[in-house]
Amino acid sequence: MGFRKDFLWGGATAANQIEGGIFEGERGLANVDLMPYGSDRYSVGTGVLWLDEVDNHYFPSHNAVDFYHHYKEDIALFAEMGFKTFRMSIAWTRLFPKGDEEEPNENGLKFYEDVFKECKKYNIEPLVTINHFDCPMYLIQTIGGWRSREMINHYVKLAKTLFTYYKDYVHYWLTFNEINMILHFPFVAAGLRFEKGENQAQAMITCVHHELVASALVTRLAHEINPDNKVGCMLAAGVYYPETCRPEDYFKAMSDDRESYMFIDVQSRGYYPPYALKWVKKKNAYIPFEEGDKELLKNNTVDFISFSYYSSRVSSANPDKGKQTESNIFASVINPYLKSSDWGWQIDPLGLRITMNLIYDRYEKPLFIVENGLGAMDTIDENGLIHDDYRIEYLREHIQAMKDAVDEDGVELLGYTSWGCIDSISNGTGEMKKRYGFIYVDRDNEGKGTFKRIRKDSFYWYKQVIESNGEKL
Ligand code: BGP
Repeated sequence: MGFRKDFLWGGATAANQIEGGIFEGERGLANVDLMPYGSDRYSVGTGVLWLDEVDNHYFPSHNAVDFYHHYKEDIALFAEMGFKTFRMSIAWTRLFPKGDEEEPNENGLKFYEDVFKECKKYNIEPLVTINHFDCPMYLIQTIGGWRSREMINHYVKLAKTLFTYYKDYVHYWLTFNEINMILHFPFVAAGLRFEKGENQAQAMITCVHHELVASALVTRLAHEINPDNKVGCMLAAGVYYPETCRPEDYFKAMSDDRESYMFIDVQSRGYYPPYALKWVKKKNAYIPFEEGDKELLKNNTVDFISFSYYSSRVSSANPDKGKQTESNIFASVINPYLKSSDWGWQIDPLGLRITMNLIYDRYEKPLFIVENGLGAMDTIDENGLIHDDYRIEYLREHIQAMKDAVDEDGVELLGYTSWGCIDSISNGTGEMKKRYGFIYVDRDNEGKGTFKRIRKDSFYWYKQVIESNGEKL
């Protein structure tokens, strides 16, 4: 029993949160580069405040944790922990600076080839998110980003480049990170900026339909180019519990869950389910289907389901829902049975087991947990050490719950990559002090620090977890 022999243990990152070097290698500007640190971040991320040029805000992605120059050191540290896989994403504008070029940028191609070669050196299988919240600013400004169906061609060109150039290095691909995030953080998720007074739901549905078509096209392409390629969808997951056993609360929780599943239902089962069609109608919107879309979606579903899990959530039918807590951008009613992180994200290991079961029951396809972890403040003691026992405790309990789902419930699980295996900038807040890593990076919220890397206690703990294939927690 226990995890499969080839279980893919590792860690997860995203280009805009670790790479930096945004003005190097002829990289173009992307939406994520205009996400400021500070009080305006949420309004920009939700598409209601537009920062057109790099202005007087501080933009943490510009240097992030400088993976661009430290990748060799970082991958060596991942190898030291025994990583079998490394989840990373491609900065679209490193390969296609404006997005509409015919040929990819050589510098960008070379950078990722070097990264993949470094992984190969240590037998680390990359797990590549083709699109983790990046959208070229040029395409947002000229064609409105994913509002335009033309985006499909630009995205397919990006994916084709990746599948072709990196055929020998990469076999696991995710098409879009947290595809349901478009409903919560639309500028970040899809480069979507709202016009005053427009039907926002319509804009989101148009964008996501284009993404779903693009996702199906590249799933087909990935399989054609290399039959060994495995393609996954990616969900920001976390079960909704009803606030009470009142049927109305249960119904609200079910509806909130469906709102999350709606788009991966399409990627995994190949069609919009009836409740999704009704949802669209209730929003006075329509899905911009074109001829052939339905067949394409039907015939090109994903091979596995990946998801992030940080927390469960609570739904209430009471419109005056009482106190709310943050839960990865999704607001939730507070669950009195759970503890919270310093950022108010509620900690629920059993919720992970429940979520895994729900997703596996729904799709009957292998799962991959590609994000999970605790954002916390770390301090360095007088000997230069970081004792992050709170992080170890969080991960231990979640990995145990994941093991129970496999051993006791029979869920098929391909791997586990904890979020931010190296400290990175927070997507939600832009902070550096909200740290997830096994590896500390000397960098603060204002962009000061040396980028020095330090192994935390959790580094040594995770190493033994991997060595024992999850037996020693
Ligand atoms: C997910 C994103 C990640 C990551 C994570 C943690 O939604 O896919 O990019 O950032 O959340 O969130 P945060 O960084 O806000 O703590």
